[in-house]
Amino acid sequence: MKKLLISALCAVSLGHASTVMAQTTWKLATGYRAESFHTQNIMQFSREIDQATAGQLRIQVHPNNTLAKLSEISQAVQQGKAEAGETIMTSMVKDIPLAGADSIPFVVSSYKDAERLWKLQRPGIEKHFAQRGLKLLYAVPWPPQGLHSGKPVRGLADFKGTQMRTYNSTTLRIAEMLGAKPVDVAMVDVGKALAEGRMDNMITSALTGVENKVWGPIKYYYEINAWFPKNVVFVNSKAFESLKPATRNLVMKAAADAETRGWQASQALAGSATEELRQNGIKIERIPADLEQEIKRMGEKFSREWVRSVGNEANDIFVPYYIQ
Ligand code: PCA
Repeated sequence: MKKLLISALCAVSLGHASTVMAQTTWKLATGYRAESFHTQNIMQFSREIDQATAGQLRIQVHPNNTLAKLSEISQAVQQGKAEAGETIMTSMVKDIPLAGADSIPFVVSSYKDAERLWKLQRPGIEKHFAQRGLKLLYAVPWPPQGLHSGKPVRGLADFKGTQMRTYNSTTLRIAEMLGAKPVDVAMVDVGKALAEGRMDNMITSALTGVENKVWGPIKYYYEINAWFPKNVVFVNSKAFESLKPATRNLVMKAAADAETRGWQASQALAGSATEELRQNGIKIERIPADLEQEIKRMGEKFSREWVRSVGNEANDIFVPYYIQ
């Protein structure tokens, strides 16, 4: 009995030693602040994996563009400079045109639609990621994109010559279509760019307005619900495959939970952030109906350009999206 107990104890301690030896740490790069709900969600994901794997897999989160710049994160992970990363999916649109489905204006106007789109888009995105040595973990949308402006917007002329902040190729093209001057400003620099008078308006979420305390220079927020861009979290495929199958399953389970949690947080913040803008003196208004029509027509033009650039894969998503 005693002998049995001793050998059992030895097995436990040996098991422990091999666990320690097999410990893996992934660096995860993101371009957003530590306080952002996306980053908070990643941190929770990381804690859950730490717990579920009893410390065998640790994910160290590097926020705020410190490990790689937002636009370079997918490449950094492909090249193995970081094992994992988070970026806004549309930052990959030049390489993966399908990723642009996320910011086609006025296709998705509710979380329910956004979820439907993601279900249809996901298999294609997974395939393209796999071809580039990336394993997709999960995606979470930003709250709906509205128009922030220093001056009231009554017609198209109000955009002419204004400095419009952009954060991806959609916002850039839209600024061009509106006759505004696109100014590329990272999300973390919006407050500074406003204070320095480098931007007059932008299309982004109310939440991003709140996080950058845009009140003061920004006086109006128009809830145009233009699109719901998603952040995507992924890992280098080799790093993922080098985990034991059981650990891989734990990672994917934690990723599915992070996706559910993130969508809920995004939806809750969509309402509270608009309210916070209002409490800080920003007028929440609707744009005039004729301007809305004109902007929607631009959205259609944008969609046509996008469908042409993507080809059949675009139909694979949007045909079922509109039929369902
Ligand atoms: N905030 C990010 C992307 C979309 C959003 O709501 C930004 O403004 O850069």
